[in-house]
Amino acid sequence: MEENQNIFNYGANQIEILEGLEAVRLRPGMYIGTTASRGLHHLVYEIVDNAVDEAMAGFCTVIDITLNQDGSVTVIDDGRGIPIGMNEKAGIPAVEVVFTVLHAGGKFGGGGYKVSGGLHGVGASVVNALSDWLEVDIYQDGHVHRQRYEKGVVSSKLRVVGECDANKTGTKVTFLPDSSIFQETVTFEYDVLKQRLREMAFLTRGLRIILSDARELDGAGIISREFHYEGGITEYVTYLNRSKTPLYDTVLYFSGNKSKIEVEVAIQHNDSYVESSYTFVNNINTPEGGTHLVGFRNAITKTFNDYARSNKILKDNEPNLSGEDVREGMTAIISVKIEDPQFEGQTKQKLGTSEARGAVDSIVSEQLTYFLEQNPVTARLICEKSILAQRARDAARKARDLTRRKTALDGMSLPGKLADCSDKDPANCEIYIVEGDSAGGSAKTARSRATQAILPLRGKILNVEKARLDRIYGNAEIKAMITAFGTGIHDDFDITKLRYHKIIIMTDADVDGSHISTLLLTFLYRFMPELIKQGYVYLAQPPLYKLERGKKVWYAYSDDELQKILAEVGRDHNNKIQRYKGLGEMDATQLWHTTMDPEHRILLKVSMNEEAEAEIDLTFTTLMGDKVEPRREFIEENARFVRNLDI
Ligand code: 28G
Repeated sequence: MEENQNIFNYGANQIEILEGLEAVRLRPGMYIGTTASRGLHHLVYEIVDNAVDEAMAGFCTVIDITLNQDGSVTVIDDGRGIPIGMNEKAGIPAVEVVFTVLHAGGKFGGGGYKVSGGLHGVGASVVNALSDWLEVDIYQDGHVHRQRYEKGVVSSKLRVVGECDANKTGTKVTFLPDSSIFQETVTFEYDVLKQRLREMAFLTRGLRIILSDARELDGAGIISREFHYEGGITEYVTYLNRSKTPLYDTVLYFSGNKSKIEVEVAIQHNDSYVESSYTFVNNINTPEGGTHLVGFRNAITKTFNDYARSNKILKDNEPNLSGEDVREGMTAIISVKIEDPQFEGQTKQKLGTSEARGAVDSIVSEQLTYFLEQNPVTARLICEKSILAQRARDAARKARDLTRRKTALDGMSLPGKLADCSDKDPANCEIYIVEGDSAGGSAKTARSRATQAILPLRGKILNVEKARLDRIYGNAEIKAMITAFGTGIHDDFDITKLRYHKIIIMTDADVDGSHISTLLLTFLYRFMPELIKQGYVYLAQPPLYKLERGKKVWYAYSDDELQKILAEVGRDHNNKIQRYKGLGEMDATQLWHTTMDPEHRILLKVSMNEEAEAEIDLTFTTLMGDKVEPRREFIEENARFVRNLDI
């Protein structure tokens, strides 16, 4: 009877486990958000997360990740090793529980973002279910224990397969993602993993994370990088400020524990005018902020005002500094660790746990007050920068009010140099932002009047990262774009008023053109990020070469493509090759045919990756099927925008 019961229980558990794994395979999106590239990379993060948890528990110092030749990934840690003993309740070894039992808590909200980190083992079963095979080795007591699974199901039971050093402990997991689930791609991108793993290393002080690519792509040999930051988030702030000029040398660092919440904050101002604050909950980026961010902002606004007043840097008759003023040019990392974080908002990405506000507020207020008292020179520098910001903000408001009033009165008077299109349905409409009057002229002749509008811009565009708001709002080119788009800006921004569903930046294929594209993208990113997020922004791709032979003409959009065409048509002395240096060298017909005609043109869609790294991160994907390598100078210019570049 006793025996029967056990068999019955074991069977019941088995069925539950199989049903769980099947549910994951049937609806993978529910567990990893997407089966596209992002979901694929997520598998690695799930496994690495468990090793990081072991590091945070104080037992693991090195995590090694290797991309293998056969498409699998190996993750190794030197922690205690996942327990191999019998789990009494489940009747199977603990490690098997970790890899086959679906753990509670749907981890993804509507937006496809992970919302709860922490907790050993969560997610390993999901990775297992979505892998063609997975093998785990555990080093304990001088033995190597191994278990193998196929599509989540045990295919060889846990057994000792070898010996190891008696003192060695740890876990090694190797898995091959199931290509029938990840139909779009099963190729890991080294650079994508690199960004997130670097972030993890910054957030876990002292932890060594090694990433190796053993696939020897392009015969490049094994690439390997180690991320290890003894300074943790302090070093993270230094890294984020690496291409800026810091306002003072120290990175402010505050930490503490309150209401069971672990708080860590690092701050340093630079001489720019933009704020770059990034918040994390359990090592996961929270781009929508939440209570931790509110607590942080409260604390610094209040503390700097108190300090500036009591030290007479701010006179009695002057108004308080606003939060924005204090945060001008500030780079900060706010990292909290909470046992069971609550998330809210549409995409469930915003921290809701109310205790986090008070915890961050009181830790930062107390320690910042002390820091300012101890460091009066730095304190004064920050206060004075904030006061300048306050004055500029005042001037900017006046300039903005002026533009706002104008548009309200004139019933949206469009900029004079805009050649608008006739169609009034934004979904059909495109606006080409064109550098220079001459190219603008050709574009106006070339365009399809009904749906394509042309806005020529003159000369260099203002770098919005190097100018205060008053200058930005006073800039003619920027004002022209704001009015043409129709969305308004700042508090008035309303994407439903967007007049064109394609905003196409068209510049020369040279260094100056790349520079102008960069400046325009920076403006859009900083002032109208929604346009990029929702995929309305594109880059036109004018050809680099024209190849003529007799009456035949070919256009090449990259050096590679030119070589390909030459290989195809033959290298012949009758070939006439023209290198285009600017849009101006094409007549209207050529410009239409090569760059503007929706039937033939190539557009790069600009997008941003909000998940991987706390940095500006734009990626470019081609709209048309065939891949055209974005222009080299442009990539160089955008080294900090483009992720597929090792910097
Ligand atoms: C290499 C790739 C990924 C891990 C550990 C260590 C322990 C552990 C992991 O415990 C807790 C879950 C439910 C019963 C804990 C070892 C305490 C004592 C651990 C990893 C066990 C799981 N000794 N290292 N999990 N419960 N590394 N690396 O996954 O069942 S996961």
